[in-house]
Amino acid sequence: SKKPIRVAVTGAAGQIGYSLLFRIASGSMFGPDQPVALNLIEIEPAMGALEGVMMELDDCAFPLLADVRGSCDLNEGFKDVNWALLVGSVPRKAGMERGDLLNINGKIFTGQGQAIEKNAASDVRTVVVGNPCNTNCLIAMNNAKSIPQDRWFAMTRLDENRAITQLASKAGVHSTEVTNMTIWGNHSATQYPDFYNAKIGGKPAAEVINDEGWLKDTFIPVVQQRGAAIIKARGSSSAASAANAVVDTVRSLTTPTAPGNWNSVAVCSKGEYDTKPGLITSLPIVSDGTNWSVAENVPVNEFSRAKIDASVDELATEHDLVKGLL
Ligand code: NAX
Repeated sequence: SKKPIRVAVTGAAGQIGYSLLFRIASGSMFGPDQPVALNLIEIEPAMGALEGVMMELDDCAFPLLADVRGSCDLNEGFKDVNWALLVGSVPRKAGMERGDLLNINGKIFTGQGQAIEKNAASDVRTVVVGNPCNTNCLIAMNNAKSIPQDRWFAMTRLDENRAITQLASKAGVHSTEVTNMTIWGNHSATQYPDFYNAKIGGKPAAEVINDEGWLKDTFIPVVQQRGAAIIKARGSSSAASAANAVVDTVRSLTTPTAPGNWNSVAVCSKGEYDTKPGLITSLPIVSDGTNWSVAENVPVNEFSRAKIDASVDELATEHDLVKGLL
């Protein structure tokens, strides 16, 4: 029988955790033949709630779930993990500046980066979901310098999935018809969902939809502000769809990408597409099932250039606000 893949999830008793753990344990993330083990990490005050979530995991009797451990100690929590999914973070409260939030969360991610470096399995890969996810990932990566930079990711897949569905519904087709959807830059309101390179049924999305006004003035802001729209409708932020996007992110990195297609993941830029090297930037990513690379020769027109630059500038500003933690 196969050795279980051990996965750490921080913020495991939170909203996203409550969807994500059950998807991992059921086999959605690593497939129906791959056993998994879970290391659930929470802060001390949430350990009671985490106990309840662990009881529910028990009550599913998942065939693929080999082991579950809960901890509020980072060394214990990241012990031997092959994947670290960093979901927990402190939400922005009224009156908090972006810099305050970056620094409060920054301190969490320095400690987590160090604990991952010290305790995780030698093949560990990390996906940061907790916001501001790009910069939190930058901090963790820079506090674990012996782990190669190509094993650090931040999540923009929820934005990609949102963008795909918006284009599909405008074109009156199923979401599976939409491919090559890049989210460029930061997971924030400056992100750029690139409709010029997206395809619908294999044809350029902008040709199929043939309404540049709608694409520029409706599609982009709808995708950028979808998180706020969910909060307004539901009373709390996206959780099940966010968990689904975590599953999709890991699955896309660990299975071969369909020929010609790509997916959006924030990775450590090496300057591809004139982005700033060293920043965790969302780019079009292709995987062969083991290694990933940035999709090549994606055309960037003048409109896209300005949008990508604005989002990368924001990442550079965030970098400057936390550089003492790197
Ligand atoms: P919740 O507030 O429901 O849960 C967060 C959990 O994290 C809590 O249980 C809390 O106790 C725990 N936590 C806080 N600090 C911790 C620490 N230092 N170590 C371990 N656990 C800690 O938030 P939830 O709705 O689950 O969202 C989690 C994060 O995902 C937030 O930062 C949120 O902004 C971010 N999101 C990111 C998305 C993305 O696309 N990248 C989309 C969804 C979501 O908004």
